[in-house]
Amino acid sequence: MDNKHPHIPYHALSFPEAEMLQRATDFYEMMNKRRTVRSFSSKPVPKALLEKIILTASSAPSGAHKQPWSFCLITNPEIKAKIREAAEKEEYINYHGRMSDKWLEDLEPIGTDWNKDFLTEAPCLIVVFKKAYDLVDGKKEKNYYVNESVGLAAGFLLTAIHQAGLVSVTHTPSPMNFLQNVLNRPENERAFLLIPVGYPAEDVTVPDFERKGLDKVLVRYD
Ligand code: IYR
Repeated sequence: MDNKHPHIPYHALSFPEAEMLQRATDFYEMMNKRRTVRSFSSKPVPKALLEKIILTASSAPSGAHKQPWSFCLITNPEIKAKIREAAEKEEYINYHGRMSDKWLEDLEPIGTDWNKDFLTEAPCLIVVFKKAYDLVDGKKEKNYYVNESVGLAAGFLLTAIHQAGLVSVTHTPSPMNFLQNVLNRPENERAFLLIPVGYPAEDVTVPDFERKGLDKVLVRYD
């Protein structure tokens, strides 16, 4: 490779092979405990914890290392109320005609409706924005694989939230453009996901779901 930018040695994590399987198993068991939670305690979450979680999300790979994302961290109750009002307005329309009967039927086991208490109950909301392009001194600069990059960062974010002992719900009010206005984001940013984060409400329950086994998701080519 002809490197115009300086390169530095990289030392990947390295473990004895027996330890690798144990680590992978422990990590799987930890991750498999993650559930989407839609009911939150009002207990506040330390800001430093949320900042570290967002820093982890921002360590995700991205097209040409452009990191085409920003994370809005909302703890202000008035802004949360505004977001809830606007999201519920859209969701009401979704649940009363914009979503197909089949879609509503598929959501029945989860038990969602247009009411989004969690948007004001959760102590904080993280809105992930994708940067369709960068604005550098008012000039447009291209970003690449923006959806893939921001999807990866969102995965890192949910992992970091769970690993720290917090819970979240991946909320996708649709359409979401109201978030750009409420949060006063620049024209190059588009809302990607809205993620309430906090501690679970006492006695919270989740749907009794099972995850697909390896036999359903793994296709081998030995
Ligand atoms: N955005 C709506 C509907 C919804 C859609 C899917 I796909 C879900 O997995 C869950 C909900 C809502 O948040 O209620």
